[in-house]
Amino acid sequence: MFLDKVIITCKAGNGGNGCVSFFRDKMNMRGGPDGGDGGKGGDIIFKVDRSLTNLQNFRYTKVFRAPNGADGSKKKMTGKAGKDIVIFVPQGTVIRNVKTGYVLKDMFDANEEFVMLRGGRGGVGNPKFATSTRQTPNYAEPGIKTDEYQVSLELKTIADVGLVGFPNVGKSSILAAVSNAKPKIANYHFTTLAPNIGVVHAYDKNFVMADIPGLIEGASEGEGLGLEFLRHIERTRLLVHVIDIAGSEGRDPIDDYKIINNELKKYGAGVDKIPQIVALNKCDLLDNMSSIDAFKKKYPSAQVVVTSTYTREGLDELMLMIARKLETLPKRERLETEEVIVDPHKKKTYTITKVKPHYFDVEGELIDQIAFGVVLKDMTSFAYFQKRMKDEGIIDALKAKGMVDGDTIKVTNVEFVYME
Ligand SMILES: Nc1nc2c(ncn2[C@@H]2O[C@H](COP(=O)(O)OP(=O)(O)OP(=O)(O)O)[C@@H](O)[C@H]2O)c(=O)[nH]1
Ligand SMILES: [Mg+2]
Repeated sequence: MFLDKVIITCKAGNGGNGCVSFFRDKMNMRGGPDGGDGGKGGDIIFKVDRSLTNLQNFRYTKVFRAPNGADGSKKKMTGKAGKDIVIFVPQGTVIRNVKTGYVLKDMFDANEEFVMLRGGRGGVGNPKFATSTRQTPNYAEPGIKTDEYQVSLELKTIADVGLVGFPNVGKSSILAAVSNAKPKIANYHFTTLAPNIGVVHAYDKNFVMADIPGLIEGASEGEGLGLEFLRHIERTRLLVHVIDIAGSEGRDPIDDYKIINNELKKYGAGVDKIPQIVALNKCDLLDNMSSIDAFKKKYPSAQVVVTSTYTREGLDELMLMIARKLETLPKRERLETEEVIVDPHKKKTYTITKVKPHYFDVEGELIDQIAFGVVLKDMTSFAYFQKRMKDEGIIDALKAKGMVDGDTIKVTNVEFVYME
């Protein structure tokens, strides 16, 4: 089964923790601080691989967690960085945040690369906290923790021209006749089960052509293969509407045209507004011009070309029409990025609750991070903790809420009395 929409889980690696350690040897029972820094966590990176045409690689692999950075260790040894994970996707893959539905990135260009999640920075080890007055800092910084995200990948093929029409009318035959693609061609319905893409060189121009499975009446209600595959022509600039003008399966070409256009309209997403060239195919099966004339009379404004993939009649003319028409049509634009996932290094938050007079509760990621590894009963460690709270503006925020000297502050299950 062709796969063009999946949901995957991604997480960048956490930063490794900084280390608290002191140099020791026979002479020094407690030497200077020598704890190493934590390593950086791995990133989650998306990259376009042009050889991919579907999201098949994600059928069984749906979870991507980059390794964490290792903790620092003694002798100032920095922890090993976590390896980045590179996720390869086909060109035209749209990445969305499942929670919000917003576009994170449209992998639009052939060499697009996107760092979606950054690995957490490693925390610094205790030597960085040493000063002339504080020579034995017994705390270090924790590595930055990262969040996990669910993202959807949806392939919306990028091609200039799309072939649409009933099954068996010769869409794949046209693609095979004019491009480098080698689609399967056979005399039964739904030979094409997944989009085919080919590059056409014609009249000094190159353009990309996409062939999708045939549509039938009621496709919008799920008949046949349904309208699912129309997502792969949403981004084309021009459609070639292929009609079996010989009515070789007993249908009327005049009805066929109307039915398919009606289905395009029902699908929405503007596909019925994409300009069309009509290829009246299988003309080699005709004895006379009557069906061609009838079609042209019924749809006088349609831009029509009579073709046969057997005799190659009209194929050059069709390519010339396409090349000329494309010149007048604007290029497709990438989808705008609607959301940027917050960098784990951006400021974390906290909240202050005044539980009762002279008693405040401080909670949140920021305070958890500051409190990590701090031994509150240790004086220097505690002083460092209070300084960080001050630096981050938490003390001022508490004062703004009415905190005065001697009030109690509760932080991660520890209470202490605030003193100026
Ligand atoms: N006589 C004649 N037969 C053609 C012509 N073009 C295609 N065919 C035949 O029509 C049949 C269907 O051709 P395909 O190219 O597979 O048709 P399709 O529109 O891609 O069909 P689906 O993939 O099922 O939607 C094959 O047997 C082709 O050989 C043509 O110009 N003349
Ligand atoms: Mg086909």
